[in-house]
Amino acid sequence: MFFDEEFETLPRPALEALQFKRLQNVLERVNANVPFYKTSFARAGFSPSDLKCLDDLQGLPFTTKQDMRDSYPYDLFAAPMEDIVRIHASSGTTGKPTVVGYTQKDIATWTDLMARSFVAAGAHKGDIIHNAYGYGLFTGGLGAHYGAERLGASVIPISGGNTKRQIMIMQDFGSTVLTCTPSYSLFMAEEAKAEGVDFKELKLRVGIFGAEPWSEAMRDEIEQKLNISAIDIYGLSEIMGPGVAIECIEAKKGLHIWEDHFIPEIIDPVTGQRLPEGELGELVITTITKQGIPLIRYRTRDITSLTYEPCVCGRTHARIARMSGRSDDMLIIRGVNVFPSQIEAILVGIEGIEPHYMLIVDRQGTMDTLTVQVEVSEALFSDEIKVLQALSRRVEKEIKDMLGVTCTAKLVEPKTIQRSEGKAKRVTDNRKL
Ligand code: DLL
Repeated sequence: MFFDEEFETLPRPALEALQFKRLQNVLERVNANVPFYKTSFARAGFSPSDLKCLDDLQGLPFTTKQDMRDSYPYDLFAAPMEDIVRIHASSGTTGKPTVVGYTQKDIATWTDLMARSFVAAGAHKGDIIHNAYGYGLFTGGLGAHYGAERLGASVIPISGGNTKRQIMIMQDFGSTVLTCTPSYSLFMAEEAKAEGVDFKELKLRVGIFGAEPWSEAMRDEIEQKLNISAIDIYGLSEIMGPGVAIECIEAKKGLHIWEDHFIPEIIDPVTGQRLPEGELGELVITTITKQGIPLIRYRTRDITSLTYEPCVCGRTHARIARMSGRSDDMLIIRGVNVFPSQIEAILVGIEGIEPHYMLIVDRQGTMDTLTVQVEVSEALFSDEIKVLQALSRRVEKEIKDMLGVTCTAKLVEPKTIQRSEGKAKRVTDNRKL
């Protein structure tokens, strides 16, 4: 099933021809309308008319999060303010948020791409979409909302929070599709259980989860606890919001990135050089149709790989692998690189352990230490100390064996690790404090 079959299945040569035309156009536009790009192109000795093929994109400078901060709030906008109909912002951990603006056409494109993403995930007209992404400056709520309406589905704009009420509404309104962060879906499962509600008796069929890193093991856990098919959706406000890429329900193997609007590249985060297909590196995206705030070679900081192999679903758009994490979330513990999602995958695979955890990094003298706080299941918690100790040792050993990192496992009581209704916080790094 497609939303926009012609574009979703464009043969590669036609897709690349379209990308080239759109790239030329966006380069002209930013060069003419955004002083930042005019200067950075001039510094690189580049003029948009120099672009002879798609590969020439590699010669252009990157745009970074810092560039966006320096342009706060509107300096990277390529359209006049009176043409901007919506403003979103991402909170960011330090200082000012990153601000993005959409023209009417940008909203229409986003809406279509979200509808396209919903269809890829197996949603359709007639579905009741329970949208628990937060509404507000965060792009999750409104992005999914518009896409759901465009699809012709019934959308419940419940936003995040008040989990008991979410469960009641899901039950009474017959929600068939759930959209929220993966961590929040597990929180819902937990609340439902506490309320005596069995997900198997709900009409829920599909969950569309993103906005934070999660693992394949977490997918299995969610699918089993919520009795649904769980789909990974990716996006970021700088580029658009949710719906930049999504898994298709047919394969669930990599996320199709909508290449008629975005050109993806994978680079070595240190050298900035482009990496070959299949190699893990930082995702860089160029937007080729955006009007409000087009971005050229934006460094997402997200770590993934890219494949152009044909997919069983028939879509011709390249796929990015499930995100391993963000390069700025990567922990370096005594020289070993670890992503929280790698630890998550191990924890979720251990029986008696719940998928709620927090990684605490500290420095004692010159030594980094990693403490993995993780909840044990209710059943185990009342067990003998000996059993719990054995479980801690097992967690430590598996992490050491699989990732090469020494850690201390600290088992904590069920429901003591902070639950999140949006993006989960998984790491406390005391070294930076
Ligand atoms: O999180 C947009 C979104 C909303 C995506 C709803 C999916 C669903 P930001 O708040 O700007 O936008 O955060 C973007 O979140 O750079 C990634 O690091 C992370 N992220 C988003 N989706 C995924 C995913 C929204 N599927 C940042 N897997 C991105 C891993 C993700 N990380």
